[in-house]
Amino acid sequence: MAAVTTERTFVLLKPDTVRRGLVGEVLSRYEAKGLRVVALQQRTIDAALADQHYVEHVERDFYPPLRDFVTSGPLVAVVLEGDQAIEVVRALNGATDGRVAAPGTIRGDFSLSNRENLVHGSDSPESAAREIALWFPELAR
Ligand code: RTP
Ligand code: MG
Repeated sequence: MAAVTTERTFVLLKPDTVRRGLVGEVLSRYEAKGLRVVALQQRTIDAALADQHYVEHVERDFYPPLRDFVTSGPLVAVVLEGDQAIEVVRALNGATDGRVAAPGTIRGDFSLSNRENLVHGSDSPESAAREIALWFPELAR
């Protein structure tokens, strides 16, 4: 059995999750899997924070509508902790495009969109550390 690697990851429940009343449903999937909520905050972000969060995407064609979407209403920022949390969360989230994401995943079960796909999860230990420091500076270590 692979060694236990407890790590933290950063998750966004994007504004579509809040608007659709799916915060509890989505959070319960992470908790049911065994991940622990370390920090959680509902907030509405401005374009400057969106640009910092999505720094690797700001020059992409799809970014302006993505920025409008993520600033369109309250979202929930979460830090989760557990064994291989980064990879586990991305598996639970499913493929980026909800239209092709596998049934059983969050996006596969609840999204029919390539943009309004409910969740974000850090994609590496480096991005998890950067995103946690950006959104929850009090947790940076
Ligand atoms: P995330 O960062 O949100 O966890 O999603 P991801 O890694 O699966 O996808 P990524 O490539 O990082 O894209 C970030 C978010 O941008 C929106 N997107 N729109 N072609 C498009 O219209 C397009 N491609 C991506 C999605 O909201 C995606 O989650
Ligand atoms: Mg990504």
